[in-house]
Amino acid sequence: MLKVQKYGLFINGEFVDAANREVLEVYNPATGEQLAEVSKGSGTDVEKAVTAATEAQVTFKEKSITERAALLADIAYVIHDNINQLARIESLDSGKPIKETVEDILAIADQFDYFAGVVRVETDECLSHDLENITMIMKEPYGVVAQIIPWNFPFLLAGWKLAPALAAGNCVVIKPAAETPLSLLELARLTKDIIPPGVLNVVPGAGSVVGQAMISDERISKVAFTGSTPVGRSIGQAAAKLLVPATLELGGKSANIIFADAPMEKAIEGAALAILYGQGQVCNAGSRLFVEASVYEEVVEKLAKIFKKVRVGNPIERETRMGTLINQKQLDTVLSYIETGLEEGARLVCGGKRITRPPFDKGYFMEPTLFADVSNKMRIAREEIFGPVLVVIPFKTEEEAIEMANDNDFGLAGACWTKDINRALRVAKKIDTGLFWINEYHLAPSGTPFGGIKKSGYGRENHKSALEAYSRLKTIYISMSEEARGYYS
Ligand code: TAP
Repeated sequence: MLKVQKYGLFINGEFVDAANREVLEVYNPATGEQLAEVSKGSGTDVEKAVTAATEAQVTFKEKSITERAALLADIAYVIHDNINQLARIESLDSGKPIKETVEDILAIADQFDYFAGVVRVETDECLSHDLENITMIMKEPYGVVAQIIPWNFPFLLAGWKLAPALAAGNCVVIKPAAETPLSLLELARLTKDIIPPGVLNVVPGAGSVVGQAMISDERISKVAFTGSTPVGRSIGQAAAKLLVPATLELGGKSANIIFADAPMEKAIEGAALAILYGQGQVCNAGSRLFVEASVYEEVVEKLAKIFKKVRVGNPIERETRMGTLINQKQLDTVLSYIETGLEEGARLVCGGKRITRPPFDKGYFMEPTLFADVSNKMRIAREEIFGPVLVVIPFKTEEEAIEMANDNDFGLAGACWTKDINRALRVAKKIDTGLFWINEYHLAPSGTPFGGIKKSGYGRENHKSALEAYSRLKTIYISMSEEARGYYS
């Protein structure tokens, strides 16, 4: 049995009880064991957190670029120094394999390092159009920003938002998903002595309470959200009501296209990784696989072999490649889509069931699932399932593949596999998404923009442009006329 950890809300540099003393019980989705008891925030706590952030902002915004860069580098160092502990917490809390959570934690250490560098380079500008005037273009922080995070990448998505926000000099009130608050609270604990009080405030709690209170507070001057499209839409509306900018990273149903001339083994392994990474609970999962008709049966057969061999297991074991879904609700959603697929006439090639044999019976483990003979019009091909379910759709021509790939509400990611680079680039340009891989999937090192179009939202993270998204520009004109120079002291 694990010792149940206790965490308060992190407000103004210290852990405090929730105003109403309510707590959230946090469970390991793989075993059902209780991991932690976390204070559950309410509107009163959000009010306190925003006040702390507003007060901290007065001095934090005066920090020089060098000081902010040094702070970010220190945070990166602390994350590096505690990588095993953070990865373990993340795995226990989210059900993701430790192999993946180590990658997430490393990526966020790198993200803080990256923005420590970016903030030094993307500095204020000074223009001189003529000898009579000088124009200064200053980057200022927005002030207090509200950030809302989902449960599928609790640390990674928080890091993608925190690093540019702090680099730009903002103070933050951040809400982790109620399911997975632990890694972010642990980050707050680990950085308590290096981040000034009030600059980072973590308020776990329900989206409908804490999230709503955050996006209704008039002192918030920027909102960043990752999560589902319906909630994202309401967050965008709330931000518009506050008259503040928002960035929204939402859902996806990304097309992964295998042409007959693909490097076949790599493409098939890539297609499996594209859907099974994170148990398929990944916004940019390659969840619609389009395969050229001449190699369709071969690809389906080889994929089925891989799916059947995937090592599903306890997320904290090194050999595990697929962990558990996050909760009963998500499992029910995935299972109901499998029913839908069968009703729609798709061929279930493998998987389709919850894994119930011990020790999996205490968690929400799903078999990797493959549907063949799918039409792009079926609901299982149109809607985000957010689980380890791949639908495979045949195509005859490049044009048909592009047309079907684009015939979807979402536009987050996509990929194609071919040895013909001219074709690959043609396809990449024609697919309506925010990002696209050629003979690759899931790669997203710091410095590469991540974000969607259409119903996948707007704004980019993981790239230097995120610093701009957390900064507002102020223009200062200075007269340098001969007369003015005469009276400047
Ligand atoms: P959501 O239900 O949208 O929840 C996301 C976050 O918003 C959680 O912290 C949630 O709080 C909070 N929230 C829920 N309702 C809210 C409201 N009315 N006001 C303010 N905040 C609210 O999504 P999820 O189920 O956690 O995540 C799955 C979805 O997120 C999928 O559709 C997936 O594609 C998308 N996603 C997208 C991306 C990118 S990068 N595009 C990345 C990850 C996930 P609680 O859950 O704590 O109540």
